[in-house]
Amino acid sequence: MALDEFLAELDQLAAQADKAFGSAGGAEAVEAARVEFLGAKSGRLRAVQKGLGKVDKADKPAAGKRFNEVKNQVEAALVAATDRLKNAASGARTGSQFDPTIPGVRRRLGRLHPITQTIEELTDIMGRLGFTVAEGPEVEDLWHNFEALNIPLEHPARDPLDNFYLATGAVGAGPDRADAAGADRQKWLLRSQTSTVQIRVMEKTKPPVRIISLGRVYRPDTADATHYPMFHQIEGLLIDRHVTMADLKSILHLFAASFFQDDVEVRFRPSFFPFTEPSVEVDMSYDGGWIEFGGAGMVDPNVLASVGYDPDEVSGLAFGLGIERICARRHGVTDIREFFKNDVRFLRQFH
Ligand code: FA5
Repeated sequence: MALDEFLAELDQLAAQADKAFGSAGGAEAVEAARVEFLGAKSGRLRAVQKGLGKVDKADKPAAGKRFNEVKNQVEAALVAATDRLKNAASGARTGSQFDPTIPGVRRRLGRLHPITQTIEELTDIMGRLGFTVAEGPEVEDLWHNFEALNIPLEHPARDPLDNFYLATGAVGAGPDRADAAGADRQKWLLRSQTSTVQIRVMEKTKPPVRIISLGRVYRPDTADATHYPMFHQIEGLLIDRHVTMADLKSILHLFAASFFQDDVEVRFRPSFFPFTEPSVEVDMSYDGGWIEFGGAGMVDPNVLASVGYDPDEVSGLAFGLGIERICARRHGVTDIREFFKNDVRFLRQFH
């Protein structure tokens, strides 16, 4: 047999086998094609193989090589057809490749820190009571943090152990008070209270004044469940004619009732702040007990005079509350240090 004739027969067989396996629509058709082309006894490849013996001796290597290629090709077509049917069957079981019952990938959204949320809520509540927001710097001079607030040079509140002075000069009063006071005004510290903003606002504004200021303050306190060296305060200041303690109490009462969504009681305990007279500690009833939230009082006439107001014309009320404690109470957080750990497992709970 001539080589050309043998190869032509092989090519024809390869093409027909491809077609038969490629178009087989079920297991039976695949099996039929397998028997037709690859059957051990009477398969067509077997028949062609028998023809190999009749090819001229010199052409046998080429004929044998091509025979093996075609045989591999037909076997591969069988495997492909079997796989195709198997995949189609599993697709049919699930209906399609897309399974709508598999839970989706939930994207985690960030959210505001609980202290920021509290600040926004307090701003909103006080806004409804007619208070606008004022801001002041966190790095303060001694005039605004102490002197204008009626905290004189020798007052213990100025102690370097109780304040974060910046390393811009020596701290403390010298033997000559006048000189020391002059030099003192040059110094800077991280503000220890938001009451500084009262002064900054009054210096720039004529009465009436109705502001709040919310922000960070700094004190070298040892961190514990209710203290942190950096914390936030909300300061309120109202200056007008005939402002009284009754206004102070009703504003704080409305404020507390709105924030805690409950008829919270407000209690005043006598206290002392150099910049208010009389001064009180503000407690709020909560969960069957009383919690101290901050200080308050009627603005001291000395403070009004220090910013050029006439204490005979106007009076004022002021308060300063700790935001971490307010936020902790509301959410049942027993240790304010949690707010600063930035552990997302904790922070994720506040929406
Ligand atoms: C003051 O800071 C006054 N400026 C408040 C004031 C304003 C009085 C206006 C009169 C008129 P006091 O030092 O008590 O007051 O602090 C107020 C509140 O801040 C405290 O009641 C407490 O809630 C909070 N606070 C104080 N120290 C810390 C701290 N280390 N960590 C967290 N919160 C604190």
